[in-house]
Amino acid sequence: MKIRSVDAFTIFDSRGSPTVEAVVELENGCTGHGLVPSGASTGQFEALELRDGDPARLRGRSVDQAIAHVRGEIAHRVTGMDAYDQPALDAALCELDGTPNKSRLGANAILSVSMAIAQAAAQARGLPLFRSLGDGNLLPLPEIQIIGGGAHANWRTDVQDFLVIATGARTYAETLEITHNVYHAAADIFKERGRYYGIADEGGFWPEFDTNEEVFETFVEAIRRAGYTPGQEASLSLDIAASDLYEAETQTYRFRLEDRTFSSEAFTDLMIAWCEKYPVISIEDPAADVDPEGWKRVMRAVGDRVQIIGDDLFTTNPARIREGIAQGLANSVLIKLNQIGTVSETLEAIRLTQQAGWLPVVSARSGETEDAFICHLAVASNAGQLKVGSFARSERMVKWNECLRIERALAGQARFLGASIYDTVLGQRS
Ligand code: 2PG
Ligand code: MG
Repeated sequence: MKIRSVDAFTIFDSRGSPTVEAVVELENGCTGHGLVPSGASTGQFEALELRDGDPARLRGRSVDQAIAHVRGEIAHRVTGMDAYDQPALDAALCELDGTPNKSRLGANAILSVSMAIAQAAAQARGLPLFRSLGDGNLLPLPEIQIIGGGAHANWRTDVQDFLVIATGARTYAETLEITHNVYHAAADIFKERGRYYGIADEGGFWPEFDTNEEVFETFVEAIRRAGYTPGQEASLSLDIAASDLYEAETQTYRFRLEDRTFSSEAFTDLMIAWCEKYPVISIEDPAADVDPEGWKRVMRAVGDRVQIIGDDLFTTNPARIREGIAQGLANSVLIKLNQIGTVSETLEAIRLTQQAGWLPVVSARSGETEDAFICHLAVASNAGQLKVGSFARSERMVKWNECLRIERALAGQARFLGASIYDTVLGQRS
């Protein structure tokens, strides 16, 4: 089915910042839209998000050049190509850009078109996106933010995400029920304490704490108050986003909240201690992207009991994932479409992760849109896990709810592994 036209325009993301939406129309009149999210704690190895940088306009964040690239060079290249051949289209987009990190045309320009083509192809096939993108049927185990910190909450805590994983859930729908109960129990605690500041970028609470460790205690209390046993029905997941805490000059990590500085050894020892002291089932970016020794240390200590996810470390880049697998740096990879910039490369990153026996976690960005593409991507690829932010704000809920719709559409064919998804990598889990 041939592509008839390609267009793009500016929309605004969940932080109110401009981003790109592309529209692809096929010769039979079917259309697809591609809405691009945007990160705040971005990894240095991510594909380039092209912003105009003119301080006089939208605080330098306008995306007019990216849009001009879609309407010009990109439209010219892909018009007339077969929308059903996503790998060929994505390869053509990469080749047209010609740089290793999509810095000429912009990963936001390229991804908007790549996603729009996938949507248009699904429509033309008369299939839901998850059926058009792949043959998977595995509903994801969500990790859902309860408390937001780091770059998403003006450094109220140094740890970026405190998330809940409903390890006791037997169905996808039940994960949301458990999360609902924990999220609202946490809200009750913060209201009682009167130190409740509002909602962080991804919908999690943004309260005031004196130490990072205080958050753990509060979190565990919220799980108990919700009527669950910590580590049983509900477990903790952390995104340390350690690259944001790392100071390259001194090769040290720094906590702003507690005014503490750590060597790599001391910092990773603390990460390991947290994993041992609290019911942590998963930890993301426990060391900086330039500190492989820190990663190896964490893997050696808890890699058989805890999911160790590389986000800024791998940036969904197949070459970086291959290298990480060879070095044994982690046992899981965070998957974000806009870190790499095309649907095909994202699917390749998921496949590579799975082939190594590691666990992919499909993820949203802190600046999101009202689009639910990633839910379909997670199910189509049997990725098995999904991270979207918190249990509030419609750019987050649209994703959790879309998975309920997919669960319903799959009816008897839907699979859900719950916490047993970890069995393959975490042999020692009790
Ligand atoms: C992350 C994401 C989502 P950002 O670090 O995993 O939580 O944040 O989109 O800002 O990179
Ligand atoms: Mg992260």
